[in-house]
Amino acid sequence: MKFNTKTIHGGQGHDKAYGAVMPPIYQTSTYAQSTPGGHKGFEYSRTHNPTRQALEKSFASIENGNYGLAFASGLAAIDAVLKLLNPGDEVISTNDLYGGSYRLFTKVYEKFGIKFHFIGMENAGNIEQYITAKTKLIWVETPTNPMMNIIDIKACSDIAKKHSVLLAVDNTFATPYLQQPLDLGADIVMHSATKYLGGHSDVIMGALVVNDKDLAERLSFIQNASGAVPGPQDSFLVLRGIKTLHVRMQRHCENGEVIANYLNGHPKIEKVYWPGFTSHPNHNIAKTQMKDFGGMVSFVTKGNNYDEAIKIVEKLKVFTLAESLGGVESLAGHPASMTHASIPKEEREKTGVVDSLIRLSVGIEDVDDLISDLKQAIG
Ligand code: P1T
Repeated sequence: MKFNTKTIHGGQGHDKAYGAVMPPIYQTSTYAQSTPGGHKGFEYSRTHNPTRQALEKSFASIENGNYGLAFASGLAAIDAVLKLLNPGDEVISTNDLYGGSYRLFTKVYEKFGIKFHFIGMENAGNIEQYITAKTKLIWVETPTNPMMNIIDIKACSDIAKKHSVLLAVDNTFATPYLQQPLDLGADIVMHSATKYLGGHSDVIMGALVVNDKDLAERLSFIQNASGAVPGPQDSFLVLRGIKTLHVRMQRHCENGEVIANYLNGHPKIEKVYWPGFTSHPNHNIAKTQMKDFGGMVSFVTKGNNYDEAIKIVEKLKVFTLAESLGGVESLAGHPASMTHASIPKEEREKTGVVDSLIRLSVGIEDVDDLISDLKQAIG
């Protein structure tokens, strides 16, 4: 089955009871048993729920993986991966990443004796010098949030395999429409399904997909033991969102390209971060591992003025100033004060998250309206 068919049919079957084309929302916490253990495959909805199971099969299908797991949020999915580790273990992570992931790593897991190295991975060869006998996980976001750095997944996977370290890729920005990390050798692919997979800014959800049975069993144990699972209603919404992922992504990419080019030629703008530019440092890797360049665009204004950046985001009318990304509607964010505020100023500025940085999640509206909106806001 090809990708555009998998989004609609992958892992799905018609409902056995009445032939419903969409899996029903099984709004139940528990299931009748004829005798202890005598049930139809479902005991308790923290462990399994038929609507969630349909979604988990869809996650696995679109990521070309064997096993999918759904979580109550993207961070809950990352949390489950970190619970594979033991005190004393070390993690090597991209230095540009979602602020909430950084906060979970440094404020929650460092306390339990896990050490994190945040490094630039634009040259994957950098990773090797940080690997020790204690390294158990390499954590990659690509494109990174919000600087749009591109990391070579295949090169990371070669290094991870050489040293028997797990490679996890946060595929939130790209989605499997653009890149499929498991095919490039990653062990775990993670999503904030809140974003493009859900696609309509109406649900918080996380996902993991893996190929290895033992890894799937360990993660599934953690999923049930820790209990950060989504409910059936949210599972239904994300399943519905995935059915249009390919058509939405195509438009996100088209609009993203028009906006990136518009901003690039603007006299008030210093720099635009978008992997589709031939001048992007890892454009060639983006071209090889991604099908297109996505709908996320970041930029800084000339003079790096905080107040001016705030004025721009306040003036936008079609773009909504809000946290999050990946919905059908365009959003604008100011990472330094919003999504990445939990990263200390000196740290975030090292990676380029300066006070004038604005991040756009380009939606699927008519692109002319988006350009007009940027024109009136930037001046
Ligand atoms: O918000 P949640 O569903 O828990 O997902 C966390 C997360 C993980 N990984 C990436 C790359 C993300 O972008 C996010 C969430 N990001 C935002 C809310 C944001 O506006 O960047």
